[in-house]
Amino acid sequence: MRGFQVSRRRFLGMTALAMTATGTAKADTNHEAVVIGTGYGAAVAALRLGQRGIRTTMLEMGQLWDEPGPDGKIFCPMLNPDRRAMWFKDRTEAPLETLLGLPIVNRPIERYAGVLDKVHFAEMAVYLGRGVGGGSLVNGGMAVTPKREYFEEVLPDVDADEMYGKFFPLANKTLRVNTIRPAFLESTSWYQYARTARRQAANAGFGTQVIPNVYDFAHMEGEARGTKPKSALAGEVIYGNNHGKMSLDKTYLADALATGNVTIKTLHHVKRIQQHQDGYLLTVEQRDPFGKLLNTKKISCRHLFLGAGSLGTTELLLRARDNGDLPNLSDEIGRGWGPNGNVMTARTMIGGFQQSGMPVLAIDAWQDHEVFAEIAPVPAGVETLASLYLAITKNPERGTFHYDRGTDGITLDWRREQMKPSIRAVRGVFDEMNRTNLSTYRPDLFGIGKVFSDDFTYHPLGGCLLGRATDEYGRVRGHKNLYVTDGSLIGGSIGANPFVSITALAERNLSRITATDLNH
Ligand code: FAE
Repeated sequence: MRGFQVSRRRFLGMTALAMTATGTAKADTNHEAVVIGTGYGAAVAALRLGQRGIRTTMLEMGQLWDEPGPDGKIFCPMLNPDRRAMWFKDRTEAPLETLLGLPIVNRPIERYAGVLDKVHFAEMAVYLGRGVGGGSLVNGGMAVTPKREYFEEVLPDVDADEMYGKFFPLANKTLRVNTIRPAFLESTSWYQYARTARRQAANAGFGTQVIPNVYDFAHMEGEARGTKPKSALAGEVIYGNNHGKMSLDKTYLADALATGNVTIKTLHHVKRIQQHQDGYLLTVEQRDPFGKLLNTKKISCRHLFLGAGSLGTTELLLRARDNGDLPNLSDEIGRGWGPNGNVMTARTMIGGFQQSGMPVLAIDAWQDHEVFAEIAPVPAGVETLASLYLAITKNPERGTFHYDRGTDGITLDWRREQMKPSIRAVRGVFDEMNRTNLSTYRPDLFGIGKVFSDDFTYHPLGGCLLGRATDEYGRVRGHKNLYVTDGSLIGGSIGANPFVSITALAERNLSRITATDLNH
């Protein structure tokens, strides 16, 4: 099994790199299907198209992460980051601003096509993964199937029986979701922080649950025993995991490439989509990892799948609509965006200096407080006396993206005060946690004096909502053979970490689309 995985992975790398190397300037015509992006929605599309025998090309603006750097590692260490960390920044932008009150977390780096991006809008910033695998390269791997009741509230026109009976199980299986062994969770020093927070949650009357992950827990147990190379237990997460994590390049994308019908072109940034005969013509910039423009290509295709994520997909469609390239796109494009109610907070607690980078427990206060809060690590290698939480809240506020002709980019109409319902909900839980456990909020992690993060999200959702900007299966209204397959379909909130939902919804949509629109 292990050998099979390694060889498939190598196959992925070789194919993608070969395709990058052979890029030419002339128009690249008549692709049957093109998928923009290589994140969750895109990876599902590529696999299911490839399995139906449809020649499919994926265009990804980021790099393929399979070559070790000078230190012998593919990804850089979290506490000693270098240019591999971030997407064209002069300085790293880790979510915690300071540690122990000192501004030691972030540091200057060379501008480079690194793996984590932080996109800044006026009053909200969004973290994103860049590279073959999209968000799966940098995320915490938490694989949460949302509560059925809330899923039905958010997506009332999607058949929940079918989702929970068929597509969620399929997504979980193909993503290789697994769960920590209870005996390991209860005994290892690496999860002392989680057990202590769980006990303190119970003191305050809150229940917790174990959350599954795509990090291979058998590998993690090997790390703890000293028989496997350390990754989660070496504090690796947001700048990539060198071992253990089953990111999309090792699951969906490897399977897609193994069909023999899918290729990936890396460092290919799609800039423009135009109507072309009965399909689409893309303008694509190919760059080197330092940002130098190598080539501007025209690529045409019959079927176009947008999997560039909530921000990427919405930007491409807004630009096309407002420039007149795809004039029939609806007014709904750009609407219904939300940050999944993301708020981070931290409180004083002795957590231990050993903390696994992969969260495995969450406080479930959804019923009474509309808060689902992951117990997150502070993997600093020292005792920080902080217990960190990523809270997902139910927040009805929504933002809207607009195309800005001046910058040729998008703006986000979202005001900081729209986070107020989320902060109120989080206070309801953590004021009580502090009261019963005689702890206090930590005022030194999100900027001095700030105890809640209300200005960034890891979970951008919406912009091209299912059933509004698209039909019930992601077919974009107004233009044929054009599909949205990523997190932009989901209206701003899903009540859980989103990638399992994005994957399962894409599976559902692709199963319909491959059967009806691409019938061979
Ligand atoms: P995404 O994965 O963002 O993929 C979009 C891809 O398209 C990227 O590879 C882009 O580089 C590429 N792209 C964009 N524009 C273009 C263009 N114009 N041309 C070519 N390529 C383009 O989209 N979610 C969970 O469920 N559990 C977690 O534990 C979790 N932790 C997270 C931690 C961090 C630090 C971050 C940033 C996110 C986390 N998330 C987590 C969120 C999750 O990764 C995110 O919802 C999904 O990755 C979104 O999937 P999409 O398919 O929408």
